[in-house]
Amino acid sequence: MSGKRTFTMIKPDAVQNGYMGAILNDIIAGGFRVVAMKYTRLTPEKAGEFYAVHRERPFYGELVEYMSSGPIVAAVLEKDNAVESFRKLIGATDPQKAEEGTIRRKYAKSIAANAIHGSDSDENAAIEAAFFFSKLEIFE
Ligand code: IDP
Ligand code: MG
Repeated sequence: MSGKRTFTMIKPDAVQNGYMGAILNDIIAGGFRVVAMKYTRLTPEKAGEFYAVHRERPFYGELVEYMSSGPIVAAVLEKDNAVESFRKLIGATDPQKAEEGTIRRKYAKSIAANAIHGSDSDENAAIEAAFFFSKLEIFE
């Protein structure tokens, strides 16, 4: 059965380019409820840990450097079928391949700096939420 929570980060390029408010607006208009949120940054060590599954990919170094380059917004979101529904809202990894109207299509310029993260499974959503938030920081 699909779960009701997912994890997101508004990435450094989107914060830097002034899209934080517009993206949060799209998320809320998309029917998601924010149950935890934090304006923070990733150290290179933490970014490397977060993206450890991509360690062998050629873009790993670039990804870690980019994700630790500036502030981000980390959040836990709630909606029925949250993971799949949110991946639909953000669009494909490459913004040029993302559907019209999706967050990546609207606010991202490149496949590396693609504006937003969305968990790819219920299991990873829980792991990623716990990476940033204690249980007390996530509301019912
Ligand atoms: P996803 O974020 O859509 O799930 P993943 O394949 O999990 O995509 O990749 C994680 C992140 O790594 C992407 O969001 C993007 O920032 C970066 N990335 C993915 N593919 C490339 C690439 O080919 N070049 C540079 N960066 C990439
Ligand atoms: Mg992914």
